[in-house]
Amino acid sequence: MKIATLSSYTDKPLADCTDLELFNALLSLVADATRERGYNQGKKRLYYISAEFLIGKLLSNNLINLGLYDSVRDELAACGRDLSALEEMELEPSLGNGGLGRLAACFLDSCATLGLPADGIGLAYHCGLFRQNFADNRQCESPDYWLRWGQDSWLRRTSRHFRVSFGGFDVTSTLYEIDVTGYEGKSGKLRLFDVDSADERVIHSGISFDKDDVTKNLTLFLYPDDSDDAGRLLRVYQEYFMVSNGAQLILDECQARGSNLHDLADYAAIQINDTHPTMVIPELIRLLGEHGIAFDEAVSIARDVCAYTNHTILAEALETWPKHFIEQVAPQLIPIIDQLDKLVRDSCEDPFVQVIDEHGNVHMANIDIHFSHSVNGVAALHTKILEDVELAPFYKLYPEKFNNKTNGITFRRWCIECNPELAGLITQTIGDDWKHDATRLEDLLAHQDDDGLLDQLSKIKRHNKERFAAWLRAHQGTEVDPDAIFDVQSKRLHEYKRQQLNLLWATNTYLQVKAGKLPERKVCMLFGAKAAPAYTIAKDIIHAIICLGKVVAADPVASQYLQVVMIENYNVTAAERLIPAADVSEQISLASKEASGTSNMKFMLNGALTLGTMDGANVEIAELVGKGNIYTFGEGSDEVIARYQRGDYDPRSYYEGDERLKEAVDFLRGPQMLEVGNAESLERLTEELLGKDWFMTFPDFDSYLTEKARVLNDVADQHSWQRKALVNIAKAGFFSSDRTIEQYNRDIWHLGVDSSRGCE
Ligand code: BZD
Repeated sequence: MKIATLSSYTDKPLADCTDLELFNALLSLVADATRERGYNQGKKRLYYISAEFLIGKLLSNNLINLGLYDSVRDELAACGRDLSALEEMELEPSLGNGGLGRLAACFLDSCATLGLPADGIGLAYHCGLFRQNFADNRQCESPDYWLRWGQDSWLRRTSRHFRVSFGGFDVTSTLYEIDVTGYEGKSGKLRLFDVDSADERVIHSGISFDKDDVTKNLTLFLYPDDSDDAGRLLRVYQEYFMVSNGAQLILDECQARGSNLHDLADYAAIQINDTHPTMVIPELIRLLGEHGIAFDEAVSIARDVCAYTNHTILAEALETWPKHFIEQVAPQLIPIIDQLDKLVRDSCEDPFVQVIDEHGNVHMANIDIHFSHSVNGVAALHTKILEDVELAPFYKLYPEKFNNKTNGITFRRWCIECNPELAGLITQTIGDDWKHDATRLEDLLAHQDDDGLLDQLSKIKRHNKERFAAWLRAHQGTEVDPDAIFDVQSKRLHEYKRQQLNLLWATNTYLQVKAGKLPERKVCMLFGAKAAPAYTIAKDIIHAIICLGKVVAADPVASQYLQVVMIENYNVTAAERLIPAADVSEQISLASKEASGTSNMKFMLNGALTLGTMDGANVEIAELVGKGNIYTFGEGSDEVIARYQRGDYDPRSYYEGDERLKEAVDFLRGPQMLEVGNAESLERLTEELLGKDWFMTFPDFDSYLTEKARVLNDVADQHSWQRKALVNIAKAGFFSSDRTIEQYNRDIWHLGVDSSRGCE
């Protein structure tokens, strides 16, 4: 079958259709084109289980991957209709918080593109990550009903149902699917489970809801508020619901493909994305037991099938659940977990590596490490810190399990789709091959001295800044000046990522201007970040950024040199506008704390220069582009780790010792800020910095100021700046998620590539 034109999917001329009718016609066209190309098949299949898949809007992405974008755009244009208007009306599935969820989405794209039989397994949340808006200069949250159109969405209901038993009651579930189109290839699927008894009427005002009736609220929200026990318990219910459905599906499918379950590892690879899906291990062992497989063999099968990815070294983020929670949610798992605990206890006494600790808490990562065959970190430095410090006792036990898989991003979404002008310029300069083999971007290095090319890069950046400015005006009514330097920090709001350090820089710059020291060029600081609803200090940081923005904007002189903007409801869609417009990419986490970072890769690919600490994947970026093409500052991870170990960090000594720092910190709770802000919040933030500053912003303040001054000075020489940008683009190839996925497959999954053509 040849895919027809869009007009064959409507019963009236395209010009007469409503936008919704056109959107639905596009859904059908994409679905048919995807089916026509077929799904990647093979004896062994990857199941990437994750509580998050931050897939973003799919219309343009799917059209590009299917090679239909230009023809559809032209067909619509010929009838006076605009594809971008339809792109605008699509609701973004924000089924994730940040990097971990977006990584899962990039990985599915790469698996599909590379011909690997692979599916994502997760939950069909009715509401994705909350919508953020600002009122009284503070973050407010409301539900994100991304499924407003019901049937008219990418989510396809299947006729597959499962039963999940919780302590005291059962629920039934339905499997939904979203196609994951590969670039010029076949597809995979994102398979999401919903509980049949879900009831959106239990949602009250904002994002609060009745936490008691699990049968109704189970799949309503991505990560319900876990600031209290009811919220935490619900999270365990969600996790078990996800893995029980997933494990049942996997066993059914593998048997259908010919597995006798003893040989499950020849049919399935399960990648556990952080600890949220950890219970898949005991659940798999339990189900294998139901199929008559003895415990010891079931453990060994589960180990051969499962692999675990760690995304954090923040001890507080490693999940532990009180055993009685699991007992309440899934009592059938308790005998299994007890036996796993005993297996570990019998072979090793070290309390650090036990499954259940002396307080009766179950350590999810410990289950993953003992009972899977691979443990990977997500950047070289991160994996090294896991091996040498955070998980050192495990590394001693199982050195062979540990491996690194430096993260990557899909270049389809993060260049071809979001920055078509840049993609066009690259193709014009080095041809098309880079779209399939990102390392070919290095061919750009031969053009470093091509003044015409550097000039075009500069023009594209300017165009993207104007485009972003127009988007921001429409999005939240804020005006930004494309002549200013766009200095961008966009990522989850977390103290370790240190938006507060950037805030201190902005405060210092404002004070400098007030003192008559005027910068050469205006800087527009753009922050995009959501704070977890119960994370008070993170919300205080957002509040302080917005308040400072107001103070600066109200000052007739300072506003000519500085603008501080907090972008409302930062999500994938906003990122696609923002990243191509950035001049400077702020990657300023405390060294040793950012596992990898992935926005650093997106900014680099889009020609922004990194201002960053030697943390996560920044280290690898620095190695690749060389010293002259990146701006680094701050203490290194060894110094930071040693300082934590000594436990002698005293923020006050830095505050007392640096007048600029003292002034900036005092300003945060001074009269000007209090005129626009909330005293309690600004006071709390200041006290947190002075009394604790757990992520050590103060020791890096001085070198941050110095390096940032250098960056802002260097932008003035656009020729040399764009040359650096070109080197960054050329070296970004390593960070293609295609490379990452090839490494996962080579070292961990061992899937066959589906190179056949045709249908399912
Ligand atoms: O995972 C992030 C890390 O912080 C980044 O350094 C890394 O690049 C990416 C991908 O590997 N982690 C998260 O995004 N984590 C979460 O969003 C999260 C969600 C729920 C609970 C704990 C953490």
